[in-house]
Amino acid sequence: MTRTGASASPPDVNGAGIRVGIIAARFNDHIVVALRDGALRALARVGVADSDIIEIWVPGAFEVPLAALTLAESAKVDAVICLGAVIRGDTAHFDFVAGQAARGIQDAQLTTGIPIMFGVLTVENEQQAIDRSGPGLDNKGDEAALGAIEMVHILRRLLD
Ligand code: INI
Repeated sequence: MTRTGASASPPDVNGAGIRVGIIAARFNDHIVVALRDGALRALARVGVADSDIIEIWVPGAFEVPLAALTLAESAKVDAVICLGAVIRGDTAHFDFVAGQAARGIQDAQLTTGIPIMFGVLTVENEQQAIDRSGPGLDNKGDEAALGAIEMVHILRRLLD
């Protein structure tokens, strides 16, 4: 059977019973709070219970991977959503902070086998950060949250 032209299968984003950790970086917290709010809106929409959500704040994006790894290893959650905002205009070491956050988060999910989502904005300026953390469905925290639930279902299917 050819699958050419067939549409992608829809994601399973039923959040009932799924336990989620949020690791949020306090640096640029005016943006990261909006990402966190987007993630919470998405989790509520798909049926994740408030009591199944753990929220932890760390100093900056550079510290996110260690907290995400530790939480994922604790077996307290089924998925972790990492949130932060690294803005190039604010720092001479943008590439180090952004790059190490990305590398560390990917390492953590590959090490633990727990989905750990990269909801860390790496942008050129404040306006780009604001544009990606608004009240709509294009909020990157919202996107990361849905991805987390989808990945939990995908891994359960793969391991079945
Ligand atoms: N952390 C961020 O989350 N975003 C940034 O834009 C940023 N800047 O601009 O430097 C930033 N730096 C702090 C870094 O994440 C660490 O907390 C700090 O270096 C201590 O380890």
